Amino acid sequence: MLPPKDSFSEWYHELIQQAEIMDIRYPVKGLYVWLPFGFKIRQLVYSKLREILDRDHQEVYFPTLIPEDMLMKESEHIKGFEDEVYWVTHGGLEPLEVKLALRPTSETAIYPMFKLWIRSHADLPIKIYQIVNVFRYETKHTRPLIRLREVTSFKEAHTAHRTYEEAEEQVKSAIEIYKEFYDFLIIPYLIFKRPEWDKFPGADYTIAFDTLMPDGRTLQIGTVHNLADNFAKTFDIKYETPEGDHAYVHQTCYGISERCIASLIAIHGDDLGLILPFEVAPVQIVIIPILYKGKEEGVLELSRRLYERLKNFRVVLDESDERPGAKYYKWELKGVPIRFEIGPKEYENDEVVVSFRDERRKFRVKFDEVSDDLILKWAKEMRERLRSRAIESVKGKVVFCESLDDVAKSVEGRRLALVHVCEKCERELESYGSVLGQMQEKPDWLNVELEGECVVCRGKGYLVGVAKTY
Ligand code: A5A
Ligand code: MG
Repeated sequence: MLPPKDSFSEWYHELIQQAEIMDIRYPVKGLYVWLPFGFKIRQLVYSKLREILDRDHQEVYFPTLIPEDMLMKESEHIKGFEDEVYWVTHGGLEPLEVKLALRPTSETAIYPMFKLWIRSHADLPIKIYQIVNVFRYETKHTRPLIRLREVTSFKEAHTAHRTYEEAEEQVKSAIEIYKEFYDFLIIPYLIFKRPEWDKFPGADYTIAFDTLMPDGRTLQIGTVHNLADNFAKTFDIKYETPEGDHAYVHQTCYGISERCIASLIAIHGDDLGLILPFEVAPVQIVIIPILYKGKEEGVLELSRRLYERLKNFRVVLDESDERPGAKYYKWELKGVPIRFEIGPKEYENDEVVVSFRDERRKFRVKFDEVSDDLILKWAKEMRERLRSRAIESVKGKVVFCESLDDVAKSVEGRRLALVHVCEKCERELESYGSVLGQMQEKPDWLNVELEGECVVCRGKGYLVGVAKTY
C-alpha cells in the first residue's frame, strides 16, 4: 500500500519504488538506478523534448571531463560551482598533471570549441544541445529525480549570436520551447526572472520555470540564461562582422533535467499511484480478462481480438495468473490511462467495460465501437481533465499578498506568496522564504496584476514570488 498523497514526501518516495521507476538502493548518496518502466517514461518524455529542439537545434556530444584550467577560466562561473565539483585526480596509480572535473554543466567544455568553430558572422547563430549526465556535489537533501549528485538526464542547449538583442530573442524562443514542453506534460508553471543574487553563475540574467509540488514547495523545472558576452570575453569567442570588424558573440544556454519527470509524477499522481498522460504512458491501455472456470475460452478470445485491434497503441493484455483485483492495483499504480475489463457477461453481449485512470468510473461500450479514433478521443478528454485538476491543485497553493505579514503567513503555511515589490526592497523578502524573482508573464489561470504598489515602500513595484523551495 502507498501512503496517502497528503503525506507527500513519503508518498513520493514509496511511489518511485513501487511503480518501478527507480531503484533507490544504489550505495552512493544522490545516485539512483533507472528501472525499465521508469526509463521508458524518460524515453517518451525526452523524445518530445528532442522533437521540439530538433526543429532548429543540432544535437551534439561533448566529453564528460573538463581540464581544471578550462573550468576555472570564468571566475563568476567557478565561484558558483567550486563547492559542487567532483574531481578526477588520478589515472590509475599516477596523479594527473592537470586535474579533470566531472562536468557540473558544460559551458567550459563547449565554449573553447566555439572559439575554434566561429570565424565570421556567417557561422552564426549556432544552436546546439546535448542530453547527458552531469555531476554536482549537492549538499542539500538529495531525492530521486529532484536533487541528484549525478543528474542523468540533463538537457543543456547552448547558442551563440551576433548581438545582445539576438541573444535576447533566443531567450524568448527558449521560453516558448519550455512552455510547449511543459504544456505537453500538462504541468502548470510560473515564469520568473531570478533576482540578481540568484542568477546562474556567469549569466547576465536567468529566467526560471517553477512549478508547485503538492506540499506547497516550488520546484525549479527549467532555466534559461542570457549569458551576454560574459563567456565570450573569457573564452575569446569573436567573429568577423560584415564590415570586417571583430566582435564578441552573445550567448544563451538553457537546461532541463529529470525534474520534469519528478513533476509529472508529483502533480498528476493520486493515492493509488501514478496518473500518466496518455502520450507519455509506457502502457497506454491495459486489457484485463476476468476468468471464471469453464468460461475462459470466449473471454480470452474476445480479449485477444481487442488486443489485436489496439495494436497501434502501447497496449498490454494481462493474462497473468494474478487475481483481477491485484491486476487493477498494479496497473493503477503504474498510471495506465485506459483499462478494459472483459468477463463472461461482456463476452456474451459483445461488450467491454472501460474505465479511465483519473476517474475510475466504469461504463460499457460495444466491442465494435472500439476504434483508434475512440481511444484518441478519450485520451484528449482525459488530457483536459488532467489539465483542470493540475491547475486547480497549483492555483490553490498560490496566494496574492497585500502585506509582509501575509507573505510570512503564506510561506509558513506552504503557499507560494505573490506580492508587489520594487527592486530596492526585493531583497527584504528573503527573510520570508526564497525569492523567485519577477513574474514574466501571467498564466491564463491566474488572476493577478504584474504591476502594483511596493509592499514595503509603496513605490512602483512588480510582481514577485516568495516560497519554500526544493
Ligand atoms: N548550463 C545551464 C543550462 C545550467 O546548468 N542551468 S542550471 O544550473 O539552472 O540547471 C538547469 C536545470 O537543471 C535547473 O533549472 C534544474 O531544474 C535542474 N537541476 C540542477 N541541478 C540539479 C540537481 N542536482 N538535480 C536535479 N536537477 C537539477
Ligand atoms: Mg547549486
